[in-house]
Amino acid sequence: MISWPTPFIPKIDEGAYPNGINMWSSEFERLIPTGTVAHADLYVCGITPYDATHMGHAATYVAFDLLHRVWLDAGYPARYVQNVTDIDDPLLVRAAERGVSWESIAENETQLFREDMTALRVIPPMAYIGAVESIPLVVEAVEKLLRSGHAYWVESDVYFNVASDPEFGGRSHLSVDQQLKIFGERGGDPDRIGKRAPLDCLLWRGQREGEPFWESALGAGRPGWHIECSAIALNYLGSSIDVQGGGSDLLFPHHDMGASEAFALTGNRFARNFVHAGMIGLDGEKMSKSKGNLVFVSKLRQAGVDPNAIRLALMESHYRSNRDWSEDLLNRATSRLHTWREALAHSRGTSATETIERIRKSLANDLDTPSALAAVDQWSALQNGEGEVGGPGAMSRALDALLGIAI
Ligand code: 5CA
Ligand code: ZN
Repeated sequence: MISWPTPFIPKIDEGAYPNGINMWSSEFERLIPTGTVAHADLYVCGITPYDATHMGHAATYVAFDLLHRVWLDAGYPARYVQNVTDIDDPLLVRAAERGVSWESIAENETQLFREDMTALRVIPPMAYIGAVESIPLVVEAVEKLLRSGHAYWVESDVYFNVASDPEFGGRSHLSVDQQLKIFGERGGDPDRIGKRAPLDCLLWRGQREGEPFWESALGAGRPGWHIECSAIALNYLGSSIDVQGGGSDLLFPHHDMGASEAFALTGNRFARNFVHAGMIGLDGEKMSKSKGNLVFVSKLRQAGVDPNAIRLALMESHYRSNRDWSEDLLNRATSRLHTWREALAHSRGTSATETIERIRKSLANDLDTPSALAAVDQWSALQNGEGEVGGPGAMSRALDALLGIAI
């Protein structure tokens, strides 16, 4: 699939990340490869394109964009891959409701997502891969799991034996009862007759009456969800990546099961780190397509909201916290943007070097955007048109390169 255009990333002349791992917080230092590395690999779970892009999606992709920017700024060659779940049950349900094809919904919503990501200055992945186009990879992976005894048939479907991975379940710290409950709520089928264990998950769904299918060595059918991301990540990034990311709703079952499938395929631990963004809600409820309480990036853009303000609003609190989107939040971000813009409009100003260092330090500390924004607020409050030439210019380049805010 085509992704979206890469935003211009200005070069920052001032300072650099101090080399050496000790500047990173304990939470975050594990995300930064030590020593000289060929690449730093990031896989972030992409959208299921039946309704894009709501503020929850946007917050999650902005959070990982910050990590991407930190890696680039620190000089790590980042390799970023993202999927699009362009065939799954929710698309079929939405298509039936609207009386249109699932293909047209997937195509239109994916295009809207690309436009929203471009407006939000999210750096695109080097590979943006759809579930449909990755069917050959999934079939190959499922065949391998069947051959090695990690998968089995139930009628025309294939299931993964989660017990193949001794670490299964260990990543999410949930009791088996909780796992079963969440699995049932998030696309799983714990009660399916014929499975060896209730938590075993679907790898390949044989053709059903009225559902789309693809012919393959496994017979006609379509891929299961978790194997989609494992197969794509393994193919484009290799058997061991630095970070698998997504919203915290993906910790279980998606990331746990996907990691177990990848382990069964390669014998390697799949991701060194799982990083999860908090959930964005509206009026105290998680924002989700199924609840229908969505605020869309595209609607705000249409209403004339500056995408920089949306991005700034999403960075006001820490990415891991569950938080609410609100009109007030957007108003605060809009006025902050206005204040920063006025400070940057001066040709003379206070040196930006120390502030840039504070932004870098804050981001290095598990993407602490509240502190990074506070540092810019303080710098901006000092500007009165006096001082050196170059300070405002340096600050504007740093805001763009590090925070993705282009003023
Ligand atoms: N296609 C799968 C992942 S393989 C999926 O979960 N799609 S999604 O459209 O439901 O979500 C896309 C991304 O946005 C995921 O990383 C998900 O964790 C994240 N996300 C969804 N809802 C929210 C929310 N309310 N707040 C924060 N992130 C969210
Ligand atoms: Zn995924």
